[in-house]
Amino acid sequence: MAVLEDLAASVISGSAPKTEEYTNAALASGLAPVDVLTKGLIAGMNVVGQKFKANEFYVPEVLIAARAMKAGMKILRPKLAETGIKPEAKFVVGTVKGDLHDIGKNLVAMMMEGAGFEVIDLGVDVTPEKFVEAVKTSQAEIIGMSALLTTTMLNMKDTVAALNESGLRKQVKVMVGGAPLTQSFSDEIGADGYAPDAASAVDLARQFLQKS
Ligand code: B1M
Repeated sequence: MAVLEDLAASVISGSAPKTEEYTNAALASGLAPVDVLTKGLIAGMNVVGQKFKANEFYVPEVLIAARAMKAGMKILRPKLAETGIKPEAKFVVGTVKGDLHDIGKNLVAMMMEGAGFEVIDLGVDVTPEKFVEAVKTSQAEIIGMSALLTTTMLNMKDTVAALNESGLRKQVKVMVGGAPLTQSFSDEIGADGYAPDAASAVDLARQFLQKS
């Protein structure tokens, strides 16, 4: 439907007012909220993710697109709750203890939300205990840790150890990311996977769900 294409295009171009307008128009035309979400907002955000991966879009474009997406989500969220649509899965995310960098983590959170995940964002400087507590209370399927400093990335290992000690490790997939990280570091600390960027984080989360 043309209105869904217009909606996706408004997310790609990052126009929050247009996204609001087309979200309302799509709902008024009788489309189901879940179709407006998946075929409009998420379809647009998927294109943004692909463009970001291909270096056609950079951080500012992604942030503007994410803001537009959020404007549409704000209208859709209560409608989706009414129809009882379940989110894809729960994703607990935070920047590790001692680290205050949150731009990349926020991008990951926004992309995950855009992909249909329920995101529980713990913010920055998150201790292993806080991660464990959040997994326990939310029963999240996936936990994501971000670190931008070579010193703080070591704290990811402590969170994996704390998950092991709490007995929760088997029920949650652990994803790590951030500029100084590598796949081999992820393997070394016993995480389930490393994502180099926000779009890859969504791909990896979907892979986790297929395997489990
Ligand atoms: Co800081 N800083 N900083 N800094 N800072 C870096 C990281 C640094 C590389 C700069 C440098 O020296 N060249 C350096 C780290 C050196 C190192 O450890 N190797 C550094 C330093 C040293 C510091 C301080 C120690 C400086 C000081 O005070 N002496 C200090 C530490 C504070 C602390 O955290 N305790 C500090 C402070 C700050 C600011 C507060 C000023 C600010 C942060 C503001 C904020 O985040 N709200 C800041 C910034 C902005 C940077 C740089 C310039 C930019 C980081 C950024 O946002 N990049 C950075 C240099 C650089 O990278 N060019 C630098 C954009 C962002 C989109 O990318 O975060 O990599 P990124 O996220 C990507 C991927 O990595 C991935 O997806 C994102 C999108 O594609 N990703 C994930 C990230 N998390 C993921 C999680 C996932 C999956 C993917 O799964 C869960």
